[in-house]
Amino acid sequence: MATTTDQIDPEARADERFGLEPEDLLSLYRTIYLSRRIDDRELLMKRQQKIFFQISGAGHEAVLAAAGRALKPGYDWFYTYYRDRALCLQLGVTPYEMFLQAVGAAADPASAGRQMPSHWGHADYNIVSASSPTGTQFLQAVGCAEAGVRAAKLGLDQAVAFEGDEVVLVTTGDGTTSEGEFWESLNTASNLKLPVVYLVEDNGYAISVPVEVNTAGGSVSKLVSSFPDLLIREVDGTDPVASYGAMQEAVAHCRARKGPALVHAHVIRPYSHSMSDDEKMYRPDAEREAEVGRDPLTRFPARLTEEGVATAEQLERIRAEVDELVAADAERAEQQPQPGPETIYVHVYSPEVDATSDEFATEPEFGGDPTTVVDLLNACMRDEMRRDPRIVVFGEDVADCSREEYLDEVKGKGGVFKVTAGLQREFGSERVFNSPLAEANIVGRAVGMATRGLKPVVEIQFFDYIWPAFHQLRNEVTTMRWRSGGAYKCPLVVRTTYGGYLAGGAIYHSQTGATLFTHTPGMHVVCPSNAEDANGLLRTAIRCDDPVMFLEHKHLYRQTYNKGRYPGPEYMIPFGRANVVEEGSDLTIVTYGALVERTRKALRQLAKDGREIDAELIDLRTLNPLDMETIGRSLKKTNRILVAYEDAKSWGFGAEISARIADELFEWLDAPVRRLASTDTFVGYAPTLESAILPQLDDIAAAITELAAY
Ligand SMILES: Cc1ncc(C[n+]2csc(CCOP(=O)(O)OP(=O)(O)O)c2C)c(N)n1
Ligand SMILES: [Mg+2]
Repeated sequence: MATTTDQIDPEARADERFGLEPEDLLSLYRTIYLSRRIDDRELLMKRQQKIFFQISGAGHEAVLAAAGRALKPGYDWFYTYYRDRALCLQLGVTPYEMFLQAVGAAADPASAGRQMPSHWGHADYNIVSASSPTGTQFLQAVGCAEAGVRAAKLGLDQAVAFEGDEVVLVTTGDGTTSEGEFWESLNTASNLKLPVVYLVEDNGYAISVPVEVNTAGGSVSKLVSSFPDLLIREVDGTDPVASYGAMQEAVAHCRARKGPALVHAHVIRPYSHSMSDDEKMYRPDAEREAEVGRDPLTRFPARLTEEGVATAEQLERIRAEVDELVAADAERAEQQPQPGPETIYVHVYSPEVDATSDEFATEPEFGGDPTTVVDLLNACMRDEMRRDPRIVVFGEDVADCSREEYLDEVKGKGGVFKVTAGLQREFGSERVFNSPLAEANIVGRAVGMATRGLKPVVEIQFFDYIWPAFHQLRNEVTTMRWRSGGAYKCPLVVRTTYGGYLAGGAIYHSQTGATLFTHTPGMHVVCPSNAEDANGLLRTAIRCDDPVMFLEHKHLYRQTYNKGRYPGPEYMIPFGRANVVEEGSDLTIVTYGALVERTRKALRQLAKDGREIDAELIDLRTLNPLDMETIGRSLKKTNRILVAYEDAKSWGFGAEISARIADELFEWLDAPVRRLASTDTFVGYAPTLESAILPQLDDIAAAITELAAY
């Protein structure tokens, strides 16, 4: 059960120093003072328009400096948020490096001038690049801790730089604990007894919203008290010594692998939420003044002199040295150039591994009889898992049987569509396992694992239910490399099933929507139409160094027309290379997924009816990158083009291709670019609705006829 204590009484522990020697206390004071002085300097620089934003860590310094002392930079791992200046200073980040981010310098080690100030990140100390969304850090921290634990069990210590008793610190404000991902992460950290220390920096407000509005009962540490094996400590976070005591206990609990820990630290917020917030608008003077006496900037040095740890002169010397350092570092940073505009595309994708290159063009070595998309996807996963021990597979129902003791008695599940069948049996439960029923949990943990060097190939059971994970995909997965200036990356594969034509799929088992991902830079989007392509493209997805959204059409899983022979364990298809399925000279049809076969059938139908059209049929195979070269070559021959796709028509893939053609190939057109797609509705359950909504054979045939006759 959860290990709880009553609130630590600062009075009772006033004499305890938890092993901190006088020089340690002075070092803590220096960090606290330095942190505040950097904030003050940045505020000045903002007024002088030398920086463009400021976020202060004022009032949070004591517990953060203490946390930094209780942990080991470059050994433990850190998932921070914007108030954590004192933590980062304590871990080794210099004031100069902080100012580099504030001025937007190319040399900023956290983000190469790409993120706002106080968005921490430093590869030397394992401070993983932090983003702006509140709460996305929790599941990543869980994945990071899990990567170490799993890798150790698999003998992959080196692949993830596992340190044996390492722990992961994740920090948060009080308001941010209302995000669902906080609870999802605690559920898994507790369930797997992961070494994650949560530090809640509770300043009583989330911008203007007080804690009792965010948190039932007003105390998050009380709310979480029933999570198994979670050690909870509540502490005055403005007292660095008491904070150190609480942090030390939390860290020891995690190092001993007893489970996660949560330190609930009560801090203050003397500088309002941010420069654009004035807390006088919603907090009365009396409440604000009550906090002043708790400010570690005045209270801690007073205590140091009172307790005879230091003289007033000693403290003054520390302040003078810090003031000088802050001024010198700020001035030096102001001289540093911002990144050149020519760098904007650097680190959107891997600069080292090019998934479109010939390195990924390997010849198949066929064996066996033709088999289905499902079988060849499964074969690819097996091959790759044999080749690369860093690959882990998880998601909902992907394991054969979570209760291992039943494995001998049962056939096994292996995915609701059986794509992962037998993988747990062959590779074990450390590498193939079920997640909780929580999509953000799957992707967020995968990000943490990928950051550490594992290669997650995760499954989202249905595209229709990917949305809880969209936040992680859009704001985290795709931005990690770019926003950290290449210091961090999270190459992973998300496999998901999509599409209609199954009859009865209705609204929530028929969705497409690939453009929501093609519209997100930093992610490849793959959409195979047949078994052989599925195998070769999945292998490229796994071996490339970028995030990949791998879309598997449910209707195509077990057809006979798209079967293929096993192409061998090295078969890869580069991204961005469309397949010309049929050559022709009258018009071009660009399509992908389930409409490849439907278009072929429509052409056969037309020929049978005596209306033969010599069409060139292009299967894009990958939507991002897009093979405009093949489209252009074809259009120059046919001068007419139809884009056929299953997604709703408006704002979709056809719009992008049409626009690109208008821009780049207008002179070659003898007819308007035509789009054939689903209606701008959802997919209905009744077959009459479904067939009216999704593009049917006759619709395709009619569009082809009309375009050819234009
Ligand atoms: C997902 C998301 N929603 C809203 C915001 C805007 N926002 C930034 S900070 C913040 C309040 C955070 O409060 P808390 O977690 O208590 O941290 P504090 O700033 O008080 O330290 C809000 C609403 C955001 N960055 N991300
Ligand atoms: Mg707060």
